[in-house]
Amino acid sequence: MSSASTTRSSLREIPACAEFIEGVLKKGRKVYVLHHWDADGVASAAILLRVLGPRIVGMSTPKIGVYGASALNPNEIKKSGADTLVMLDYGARPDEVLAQVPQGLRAFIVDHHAVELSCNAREHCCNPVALGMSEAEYPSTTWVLYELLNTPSDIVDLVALGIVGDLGPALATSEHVTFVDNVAAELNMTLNDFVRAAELIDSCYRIVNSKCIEYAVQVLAEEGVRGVLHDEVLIDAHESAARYVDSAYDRLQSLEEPCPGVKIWKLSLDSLVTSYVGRSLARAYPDNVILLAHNIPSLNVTYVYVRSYSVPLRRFLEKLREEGLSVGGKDMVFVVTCSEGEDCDEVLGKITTHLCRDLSKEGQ
Ligand SMILES: [Mn+2]
Repeated sequence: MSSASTTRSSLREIPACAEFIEGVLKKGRKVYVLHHWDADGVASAAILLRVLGPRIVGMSTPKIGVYGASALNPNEIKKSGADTLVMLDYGARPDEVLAQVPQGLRAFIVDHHAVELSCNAREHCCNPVALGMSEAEYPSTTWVLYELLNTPSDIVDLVALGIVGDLGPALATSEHVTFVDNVAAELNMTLNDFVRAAELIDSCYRIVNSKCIEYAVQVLAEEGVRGVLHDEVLIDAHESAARYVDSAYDRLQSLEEPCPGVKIWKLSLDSLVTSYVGRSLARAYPDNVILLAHNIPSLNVTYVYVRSYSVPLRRFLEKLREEGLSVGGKDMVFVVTCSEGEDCDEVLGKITTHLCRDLSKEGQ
């Protein structure tokens, strides 16, 4: 933690981050917050709510499960009367979402996903990872905000929650584990409490309920992580999500392994349990790269979720992007979106070909 102020000065070297500090955090702009629907996105939104208070004139998530232009609702942003739009942790392609921003609004993207940056996006993107800084240093968007805000002590519970939500079991080997442990200890809580709180919040998007997400932001901002643990609405959401997860396991279809070290499953189910099921498969097969092709009929989309707890995946992500696939992700996980009209089996084939080729090279 002692290096935070020096690191912050490196965030300051990113023009969009410097302008965000001066123009959004310090001055009286009216802000609309658009945030990712997962625990890190929700915690990031709650941080801004605590810090900016009534200067936030509107807040929502993009359409749950959709990464891109069609997930945004420019009219709603316009109606709010905001002069500034802040997008938190969304992970979609900056040039695509920036094209949807209503005219006259200053837009900032604060994120830590390894997204591609166009020249136009650079002046809007406060994203150290996309600009080549290490993902290990920026495990969550809450951590980016923490440094931008100059490490204030009254948001550390939210910062820790974002880290726990995004890293999952990878937290144990992260340099940020000490920070999280210290925060939990100060609050007289355990790491498991934070894991549970992230899980409760993530239940909202698993049951595709954006009202639940808005509600979670309020609970977090006002009552903190402890408030989430005791909240009846979120506990109910968690129980519904658990029923979806159960039916997902019933329907999982395991495919033949394309090569040693790569395992594939298919699933068709109308709920966003992709990452939940994908993570648990990766935990069950820690020495493998796991692929989960999850078709969501109501969204007309198939997500190919790829995760490994042993092999870094960033280079595959970049290769697949070069091949023209729609890929978003990070070091240990990425998702390829296969939209209506695309041949998803062909997409799956491209992914496994690359993975198997590289893994066999490594094994030699
Ligand atoms: Mn995140």
